[in-house]
Amino acid sequence: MNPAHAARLLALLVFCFGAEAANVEALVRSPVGTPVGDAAVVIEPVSGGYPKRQRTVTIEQRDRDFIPYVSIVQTGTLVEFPNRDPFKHHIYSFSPAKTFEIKLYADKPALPVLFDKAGEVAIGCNIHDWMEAYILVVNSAYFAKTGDDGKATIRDVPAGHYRLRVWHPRQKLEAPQREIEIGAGATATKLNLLADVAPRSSKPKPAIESGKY
Ligand SMILES: [Cu+2]
Repeated sequence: MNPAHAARLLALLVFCFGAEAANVEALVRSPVGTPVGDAAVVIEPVSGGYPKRQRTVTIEQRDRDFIPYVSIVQTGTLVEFPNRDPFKHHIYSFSPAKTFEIKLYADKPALPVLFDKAGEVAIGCNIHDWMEAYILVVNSAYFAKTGDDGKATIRDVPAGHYRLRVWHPRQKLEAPQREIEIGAGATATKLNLLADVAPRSSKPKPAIESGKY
């Protein structure tokens, strides 16, 4: 084996087995201490790469709503938008990170949508005004979404230097990003985080009538 190959192999081995990994446990609360659900907790490596995961994510249209309301995906992720309702949806986004439209469709659109640029994407439906979903596209493999209890766990984060971001689609102001250190040999890092979020002022969803949607 020539030295270049040997060095590459060694680098690969260090990448796979050498780095200590820790879980990051976050608790996101409002300024008055209420748990905040549907918040994205993202840690991005300050330098260096992160594992690229080829994933396909699904956002359903069901009972005239998007499920889930918030998704966090890595740049380069394909998202499928299957329509589970017995009538058509017509979804779109005008967000700079991804502008797209899937015109009146039933069942599953032929092609998934590629989210290849980091940023926030707001999605709506032309037929059902109250339908809304959000995708946060990130340059990282380390992220999680809080449950109703405000908790999110990011698993197996290698030791290193990261930028921490908390994001919510209805945040009044995004908290400044700060840097955190995941120490080698750490088993868990606990973070107490703040998000000031406006109440969900959904446009009313009318009762479904027979023959109408
Ligand atoms: Cu719709």
